[in-house]
Amino acid sequence: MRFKVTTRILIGLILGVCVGLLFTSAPGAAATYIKPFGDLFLNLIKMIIVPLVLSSLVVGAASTGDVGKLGRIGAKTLTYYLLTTAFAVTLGLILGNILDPGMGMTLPPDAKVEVQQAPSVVETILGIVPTNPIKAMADANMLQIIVFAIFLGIAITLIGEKGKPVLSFFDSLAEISYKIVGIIMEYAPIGVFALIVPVVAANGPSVLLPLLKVIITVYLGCALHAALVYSSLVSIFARMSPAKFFRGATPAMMVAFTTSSSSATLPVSMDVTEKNLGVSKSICSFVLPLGATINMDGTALYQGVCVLFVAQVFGIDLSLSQQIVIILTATLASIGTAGVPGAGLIMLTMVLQSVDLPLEGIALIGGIDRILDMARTCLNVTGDIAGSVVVAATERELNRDISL
Ligand code: DAS
Repeated sequence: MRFKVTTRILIGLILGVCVGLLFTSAPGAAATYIKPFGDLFLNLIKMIIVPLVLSSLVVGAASTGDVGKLGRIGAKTLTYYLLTTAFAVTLGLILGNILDPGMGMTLPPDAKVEVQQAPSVVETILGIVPTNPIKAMADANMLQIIVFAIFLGIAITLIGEKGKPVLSFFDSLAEISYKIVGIIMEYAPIGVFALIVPVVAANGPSVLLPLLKVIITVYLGCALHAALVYSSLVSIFARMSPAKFFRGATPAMMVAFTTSSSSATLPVSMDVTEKNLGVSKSICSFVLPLGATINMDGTALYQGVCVLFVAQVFGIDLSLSQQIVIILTATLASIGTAGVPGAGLIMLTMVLQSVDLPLEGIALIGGIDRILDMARTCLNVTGDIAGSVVVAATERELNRDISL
């Protein structure tokens, strides 16, 4: 999948925004007649996620050849994820302190808070081990599928010959899954168009203008983080030009932006990271599924901005130590955030509670959260792809001959 599909997806996105603006006076019509074509695209990529992630991760874990290498790749991946996420939330706090998005705002009297209880960090960590792998697949519980696939891949490596039949089954299942992704991506331009129209129609100027400062702060933060952090990392560790990186990642970035789901974007991320950026299949199939589930730089940055927004709305000054608590909590919260639309808003309660801020502030964010989710999910996915490029380069599994 190269430029041809990328260009068509970009056209679908731009057309979708234009048509969406025409529907701001009739958002219901856009939701009724156009949104189903977008939901079809979402369902198609969700259909392939579990077989793709399971098979490619088993093959990826088994094909590293030895448990020591798998451990080394795992350590590099987790270190990259934690450091970039912590930087993201710090950048969010810096921008929130400079731009004061909540200054002068008040909570409307009828603001209602529908707060869903976020899972605690301990629950999240304990919950990653599947007590029933089949149920984990049926529920598309990505963290549990990842843990099961890694155990399976390691065991296949350790038993040698007897594991070969199972490995070749998963190897062919992975190839078949990639082929299905390629077929689905032919529909992506229409899917992206149909996903963005109802979102633009429902979030016209009347919804966005009152909270424009928050939107600008989050979008600016995401752009800065991508431009500063990922450009530097791929240049330094992979000697890859940022232009090539962002060009290669564009199809996944746009699907992430329109779907607001890292998990739904995963098949596209895996496809473009291997075919456009030259990352080996085994690194892709290990780093990307893990990233789509636990690496959320955009979500962390969004939480840094929104916590300050809420504090400013209520006229509460946050001390430096409280903001350090926010960095830790938002980093952990982003690990527990699911790769589905709106998950970051649920985890925001955990971060607000960590510094005793009123949860009512969420009512203000909720109305524009889908718009914020698009940007933060796009950054989440871009960070995952950058991570796989960096890890592949340090493992000498990056094909530099691919030109875009
Ligand atoms: N939408 C989530 C994702 O898929 C991120 C979030 O809600 O913060 O990455």
